[in-house]
Amino acid sequence: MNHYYGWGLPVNISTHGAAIDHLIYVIHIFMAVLFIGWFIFLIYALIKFRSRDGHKAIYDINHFKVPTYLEVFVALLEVVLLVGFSFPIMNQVRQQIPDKSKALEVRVLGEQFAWNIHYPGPDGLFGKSAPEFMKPGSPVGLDPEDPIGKDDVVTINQMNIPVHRPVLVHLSSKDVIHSFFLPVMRVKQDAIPGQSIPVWFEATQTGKFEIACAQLCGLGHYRMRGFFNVQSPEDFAKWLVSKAPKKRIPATPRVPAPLKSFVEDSTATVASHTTAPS
Ligand SMILES: [Cu+2]
Repeated sequence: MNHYYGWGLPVNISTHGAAIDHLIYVIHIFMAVLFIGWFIFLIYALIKFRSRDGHKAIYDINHFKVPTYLEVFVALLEVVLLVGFSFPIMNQVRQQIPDKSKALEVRVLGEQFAWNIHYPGPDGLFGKSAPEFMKPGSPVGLDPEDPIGKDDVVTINQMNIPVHRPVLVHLSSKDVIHSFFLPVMRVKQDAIPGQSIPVWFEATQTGKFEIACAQLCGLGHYRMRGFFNVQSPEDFAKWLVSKAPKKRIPATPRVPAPLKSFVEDSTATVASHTTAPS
């Protein structure tokens, strides 16, 4: 997967990626023009107003109006960038949330230092979850008594999605502010404790990519890396079935799995309603 992340922009496999890339290029061109323009102006001002025989340098901004006009011109260009380019993309990406009947809904819960991915399972409904049920083996805190959550699938640092289908992520965090970053999808959104923030995207091709945390969130921030696998709808369905929680085996005393076991195993699946190691 490494060749997707070189010096330039990573490969774009998002339906709205082209518009965002276009904006990034336009901003870079504007900034390059500004940088070169101001540099030339600086050299010009240094030479023209230098102290020399018969000419004293005067620190008075009022007798030279060009910088003021330039500042106004630059401010106008920035308004054009914002209104003409950024707002339409922002509107397209953030306001037009896809129809829930067509989209795959996934909850993503950041924590120090992992991404917990929660799928609703075949019934399409998320089971009840609450902080008091969070423990090793149940990182999203599914209520063990809630029948709706029995088929839910929870993975750690492994997000699989089907290609050509909108994915609606409900993003949150357990502890501090993280930032859910999918470079190939051109998605970057802060995950904030106590808030569920909708983020959507649609992949245009299959492949294995990465999830990063783009917010310095603690000492282990550097290892908050997840895996993002875009699959055909058939492969995705098979994968989801393979990750479905196994049937609970009753009447054996259970020792909670140590935290280490699911934090370090990046592709582990955690059965939602049991703490028994599978
Ligand atoms: Cu983080």
